[in-house]
Formats: sequence, structure tokens, C-alpha cells
Amino acid sequence: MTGAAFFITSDQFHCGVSLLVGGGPGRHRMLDPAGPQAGNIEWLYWVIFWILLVVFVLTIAGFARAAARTRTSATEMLPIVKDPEGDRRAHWAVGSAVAVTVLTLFAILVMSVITGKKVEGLTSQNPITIQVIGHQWWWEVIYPNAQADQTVTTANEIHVPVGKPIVLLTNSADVIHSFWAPSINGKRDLLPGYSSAFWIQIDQPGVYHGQCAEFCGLQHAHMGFSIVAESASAFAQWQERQLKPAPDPADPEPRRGRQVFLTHACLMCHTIRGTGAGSRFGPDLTHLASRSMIAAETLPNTRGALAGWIVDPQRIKPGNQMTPNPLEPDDLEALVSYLGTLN
Ligand code: HEC
Ligand SMILES: [Cu+2]
Repeated sequence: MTGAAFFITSDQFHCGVSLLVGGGPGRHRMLDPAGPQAGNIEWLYWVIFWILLVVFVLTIAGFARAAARTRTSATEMLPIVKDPEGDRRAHWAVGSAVAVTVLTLFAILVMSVITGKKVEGLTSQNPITIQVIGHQWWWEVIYPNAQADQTVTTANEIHVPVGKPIVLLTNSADVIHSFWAPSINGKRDLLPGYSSAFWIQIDQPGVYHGQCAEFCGLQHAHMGFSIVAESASAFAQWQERQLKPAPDPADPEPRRGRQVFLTHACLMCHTIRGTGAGSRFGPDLTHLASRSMIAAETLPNTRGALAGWIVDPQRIKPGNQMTPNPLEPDDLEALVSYLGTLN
């Protein structure tokens, strides 16, 4: 199924998160589609909704009519009557109701299949390809290119150009996750060891929120992502910037911060291109400062939040795969200054 039957009004969710970050995490509504796939799913939702509403009204009307016509009281014994004519009418009524039900369900099945097919594939000769790999509990995002040095790697924030068909190649590094941005498309499971393709297209510029939709362990609820849909030129600029290695910081404080990064455990798990840190266990931090949130939409990307996260990520997101880093305060200050230069 396409996930069409799930309907979320996310106002409460919005409130909670906007309190946290001041802005809100972006559009997150199945009934507010921003592209052809979500549009098709919304169409199916409303078709089924109206059919069910008619069925509901007819059913209640039938009951009400039967109740109104029954003249016996509850205590009275019902007389046994032989009424072949009435039996025939009753058979006919029940038979045709069953036929109408089966036909309606069949029509819904056909429409579901058609919607599924439409959502399945956009035909495009040269779509943009983005690889999305689920991790407990964050999203690795790669824009592959035949030339290794033209490959962009980022986390949790997916940039796409507006109005362009995009193929998401999905996979998982550990357990089953599910990629779901309700304004964009239905859910797609990310299965370990199994790559599959998933089309999206976003026709309205904006920021869209998404969430892991398959329970994947302790921090499943803190596994959000965002999709930033922007003009082709803004996207090209973003991509160009992401391709650059991290610059050498000019000021002494961030220079020292880089030293802190490279002499502590950070480099065992993170990449910052342009430095010696090249591990892909955790998110690529080369352009960390260009992202608006950290830890899969758990915290805003501010100095304070970064410092808190680095010192004790386990208090913020218990069970996550980053180990605590009890740093001296001035080392931490310098490190956070350095991370702030990674835009
Ligand atoms: C044991 C591996 C490991 C070590 C060591 C480690 N990290 Fe991490 N880090 C991770 C993982 C995994 C995540 C993703 C956590 C999540 O969101 O669930 C992460 C997330 C982050 C993030 C948020 C990135 C984003 O875009 O969401 C920052 C910033 C970060 N780490 C900085 C550091 C710094 C600085 C150090 C060294 C002081 C460090 N990490 C040490 C594994 C590690
Ligand atoms: Cu998940």
C-alpha cells in the first residue's frame, strides 16, 4: 500500500517542535501535497473518504428507517409470520447490497492499484539521484557521482531542485527504517542489504519535514529529516559549496578547535574532508554549519546545542551511537567555534 490510508494532522507535533526551534520543522501533512506523488495519494484519500461517507450515511439511514417502522415493543413476543413475498424482497435487498459492496470494494482496489502505479514511477531520462541510507538513528544522504570528488555526502537535510524528478536509492545500514515525508510521497521502507528506488518530485519551494515511520529502536522518534526544495540555481550553489573541502580556519580559536577535533575520538567516527578525519560511522561534518538542525532534527544547530550534544549526547538522545566527550571548557569552546566555520 502507499500509506494512503494514514492521515496525520500534525498541528500538535508542529507546536512541540516549534517551541523548541522557533521556526517549526517544515510542512508535514499528507493532505497538503507539494508534488505529483503526494497529490495522487491525496486524491485517493478523498475518493475513499467520500465513498465511505456515503456508505455511512446510507447505513445509518437504513437502521433509522428499520427502527422507525418496527412497531413491536421490547417486551412483546414477536409473532412468527409466513410471508414468502417479504422473504423474496429481503433476499433481493441483501443480495443487491452485497453486490454493491463487492463492486465498490473492487473499484477502490482498482483505484488503489492505479494510484500505486502513478506514485511508483515518474518517467524521466536523467533524474537526479540521491542515495538515502538509514542508520540508527540518522539519515545518511549521498549525491553519487562517477567521479569520487564530485560526490556530496551530508546528513538529515536533503536539498533538491524544485520541479525535477528525483530518484531516491534507499538502503539501510542496520535495521528496517521507513522514509516518510507526508507532503511529498507515501512511506518507503529502507531494508538492510536491499537497495530500492523511490521517486519524488516537489513542485513548490519550501522546507518539508519527514520522519522515520518504522519502529527502529530506542530513538526511533528522534529520527527526523528535512527536504529543502529550492530553485535550480540555489540548488546548484548549494551543491557547489558542499563539494568543497573544509577550509583551513584563519583565526587561532577555530584552528585550536580543529586540533581538538583531530586529537580526540571524533575522527574515529566522523569525516571532515580536507582534514585527516575520514570515518563514515557517523554523519559527515564537512559542512555541518550549513545544516539547520543536528542529530536528526533533535536539536537546533546552535553553539549551545552543539556543545551540549558533544559533551553528553547520551543525555540528549539516550542509546544513540555517539559516545560522550568530557572536554575541558576551553577545548569545547574552541571545538564549537571550529564546527561553526564548516559552512
Ligand atoms: C563512537 C562514534 C562517535 C564519536 C567518537 C563521535 N561521534 Fe559525533 N556522532 C556519531 C553518531 C553515530 C552521530 C549521529 C547520532 C544520531 O543522530 O543519532 C553523531 C552526531 C554528531 C553530530 C551531529 C551531526 C548532525 O548533522 O546531526 C555532531 C556535531 C558530532 N557528532 C560531533 C562530534 C564531535 C565534535 C566528536 C568528538 C568530540 C564526536 N562527534 C565524536 C558518532 C560519534
Ligand atoms: Cu528509523
